[in-house]
Amino acid sequence: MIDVQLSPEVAAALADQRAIVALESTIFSHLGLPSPANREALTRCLAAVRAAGAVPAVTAVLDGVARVGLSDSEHERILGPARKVAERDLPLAIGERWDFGATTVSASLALAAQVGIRVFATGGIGGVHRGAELHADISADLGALARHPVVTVSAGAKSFLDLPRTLETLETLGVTVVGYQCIEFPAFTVVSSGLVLQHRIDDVDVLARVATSRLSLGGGMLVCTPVPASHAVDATMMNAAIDRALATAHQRGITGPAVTPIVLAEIAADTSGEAVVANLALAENNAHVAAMLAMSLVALPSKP
Ligand code: PSU
Ligand code: MN
Repeated sequence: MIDVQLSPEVAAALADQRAIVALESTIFSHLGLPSPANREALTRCLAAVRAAGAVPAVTAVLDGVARVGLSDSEHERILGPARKVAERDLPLAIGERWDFGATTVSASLALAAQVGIRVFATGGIGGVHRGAELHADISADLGALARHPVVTVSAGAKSFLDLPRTLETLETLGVTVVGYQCIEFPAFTVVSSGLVLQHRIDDVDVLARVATSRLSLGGGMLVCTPVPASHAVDATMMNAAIDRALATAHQRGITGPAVTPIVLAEIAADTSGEAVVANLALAENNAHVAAMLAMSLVALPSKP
């Protein structure tokens, strides 16, 4: 166990077994969204969790300390430049005392699992990058989803990834994947990828029962919910922007952890803000669904 500092509010909520939703910090930093949209995303996600009656718990590494739950002034600190912290980087961010390490999905799941938070919301998970059969770039998010007993709510995986291979890999790793009120794997800012999921659940209480079984088995689960249709980006427009962004990243020789932030920034700039508007809407919606699930989980009888 590493030392994790909980905010007083999150510590109290854990002790009282109240509903909590963990949130990652990469999406709110300069690595995830351009300013000032990142601030709006954070405000809307925090509000969505609270509106459903749950407690938000943003994860980060601040001054070399792993944190779950931040104060208002600490929320300000995560809106700026950051060093990306995936699960494998947590020991470095702590041991080298990084000022601000922005936690990705994998690092957030590790921290949430350690402190006993069962629900986590993000925008879109990382996955198998296009061309991974050659360069082997597969996000650590997938392995973390499989290993940690936490439910992740996302709008599928980021659409510039190889979505069929991402779904296949989730299956290989044994991650339970469910569409919440949808049967197709969402494509982040686009409503659907056209890939049909094996399982659809429409009722949040059923989702909570399934999640309880999943977490009892020891692994994680991905709950997919699409971007609200009124804010979705047209698939043709998005595919063109993705092709240009990937070509730009390739020409500039970008590899490894730098790929995702650069591609997200290129797409944001290339879609006259449409992708950013969609990103905010889906992040808020995911936080809302996650909070409803967290509320339902704490309402379940402890011995079903
Ligand atoms: N989805 C977003 N914005 C983001 C990310 C995902 O809408 O910034 C981040 C998450 O933190 C995710 C990470 O865990 O990108 C994946 O990076 P990589 O592909 O390098 O594993
Ligand atoms: Mn990678």
